[in-house]
Amino acid sequence: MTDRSLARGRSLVDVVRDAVAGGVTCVQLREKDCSTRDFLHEALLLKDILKPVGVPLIINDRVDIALAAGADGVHLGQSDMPIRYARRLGPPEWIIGVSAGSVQEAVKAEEEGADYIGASPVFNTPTKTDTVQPLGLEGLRQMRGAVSVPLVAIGGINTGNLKEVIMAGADGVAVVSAIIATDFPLESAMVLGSELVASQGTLRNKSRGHF
Ligand code: TZP
Ligand code: MG
Repeated sequence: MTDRSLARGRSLVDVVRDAVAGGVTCVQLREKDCSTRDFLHEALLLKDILKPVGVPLIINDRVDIALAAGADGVHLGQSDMPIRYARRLGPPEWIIGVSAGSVQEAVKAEEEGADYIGASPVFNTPTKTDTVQPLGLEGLRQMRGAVSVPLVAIGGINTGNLKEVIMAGADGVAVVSAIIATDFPLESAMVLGSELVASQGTLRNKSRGHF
C-alpha cells in the first residue's frame, strides 16, 4: 500500500519499483489527498511498471479510477461502494477486497463475494488514525475462524510482528510504512518477504504436527 507522504520525497514509481524488485506481490495505490486527475495519473504510471512484471495493481476506494486506469481491482472500505455495485461496474476478473474491522464485517464481506478481506487494523498505526479499535492477534484469530477467503492483515505490521500475525491466521500482510518509509524499500521488502515465507513454513510444520 502506498502513501506518498511517507515516501520522503522519493517518487511513488521509484519506491514501488524497488518494492517489487524486493518481492512485493501486489500493490495497492492509496491516495487520500490528491485530485482525481493526479490519482489517475499516478495509477497509470504504476500500471506501466507493474503490468510487465505481472504484479496486480489495486486501487484503494475509487472504482472510477480503477476502471479508468485498467487496474486489476479495487479495495473497498466499509463506507465505499458496496461490493455488488463494484462488481456490476468492473470486469468479471476484477479482484475486489474489502476492509473488515470485526468478525461480522468479515462474514458479510465474504457473503457478498469479496476476493480477500483486509483485516484492519490489526495493530494501532500512526499511518492511519481514523480506524476502529485494533483487532489484535485474538481478533484476527477469530476472524480466521469465521471466513475462508484469504485474510490480508493490515495495520502496524513489520518484521518484528509479522510471524505472529501469520501464526494467528493471516494469509498475507499489507504494509505501508514498513516498506515505503524506510531508507531501502527493496531490502525492506526482501526481509519482510523472507520472514513471511519462513512463518508460513513454521505454520505448515505445526499443522502437520512436526512440533
Ligand atoms: N488501513 C488500516 S491500517 C492502514 C490502512 C491503510 C495503514 C497501515 O499502514 P502501516 O504503516 O503499515 O501501519
Ligand atoms: Mg478505503
